[in-house]
Amino acid sequence: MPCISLRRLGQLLHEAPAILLAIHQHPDADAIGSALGLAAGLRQAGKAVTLGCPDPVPERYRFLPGWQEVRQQVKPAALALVLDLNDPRRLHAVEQAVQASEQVAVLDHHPGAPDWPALMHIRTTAAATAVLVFQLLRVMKLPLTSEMATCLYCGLGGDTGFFTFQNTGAEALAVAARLVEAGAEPYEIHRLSAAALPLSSLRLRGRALISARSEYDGRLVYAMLRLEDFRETGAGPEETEGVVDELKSVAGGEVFVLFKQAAEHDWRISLRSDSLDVGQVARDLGGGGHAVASGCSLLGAEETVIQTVLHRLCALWS
Ligand SMILES: [Mn+2]
Repeated sequence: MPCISLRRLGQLLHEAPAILLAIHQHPDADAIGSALGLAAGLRQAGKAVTLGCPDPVPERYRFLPGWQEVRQQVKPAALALVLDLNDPRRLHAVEQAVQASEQVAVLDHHPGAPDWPALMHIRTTAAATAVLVFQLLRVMKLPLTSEMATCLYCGLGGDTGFFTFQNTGAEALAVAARLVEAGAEPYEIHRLSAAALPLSSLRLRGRALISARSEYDGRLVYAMLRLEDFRETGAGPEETEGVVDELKSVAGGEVFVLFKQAAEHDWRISLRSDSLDVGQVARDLGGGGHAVASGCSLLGAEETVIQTVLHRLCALWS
């Protein structure tokens, strides 16, 4: 796994006549913003750039300049640059075009890269790949337009929870300031990419929040979304994204759980905690995930499912 400097990566991009930028499945703001921001910069420099992603751009990022350029079918190029991931398996439908390109490079901030013969620039202390793209554009002396700044700000905002997550530091804020100077509009970008929801989602959230209750002296907070909540609000099961995180605003809470009913006796459970390992609890119940965010599915009647999960979580404090 050869490592390269940003300067070397800049040279490779300057030398390549045609470049394929590739991002991961289920693309997030950072993947899309980084790719669109860099693509615009490279095109200014006269490069032929194609953008590949196994999935289409989610609706909420379709205000970013150039989003229509993202393709699910792409061809190999002189240089393929993989952004915001370092495991080629997550490229799915675009992996073949990347691997068949004459040179393959990676620009990323995730740890644990598997061994594959790509030229890698990975810095795990970067809050977002968008920060690395910002620095790469500087090294390459490519001027930042307001369109590029908008894309990169959206990426940086996405990965830092708009400057509220633990990865928010002086570097992220300094880059954000430069992006705003170049024309990024913080209020609009946050509103369009993260805050705007369909009315049905808002009403579903309301149902979840009103159902919230606590156990163990307020340290465990849980909420329910039953079949009738989906039916009566008109929201689909995919509209529960972020609902469990809303529970985290309860003061004194340490573990947060959302029970979502998928069918009469079929429940999806989302778990969150900043201080206790809810990943292990999810695995014990046949699910998976990280220590801070995990999930599982259970079959059974509502009361039984709730008691099963609460009983497991209770052990976290013993
Ligand atoms: Mn990222």
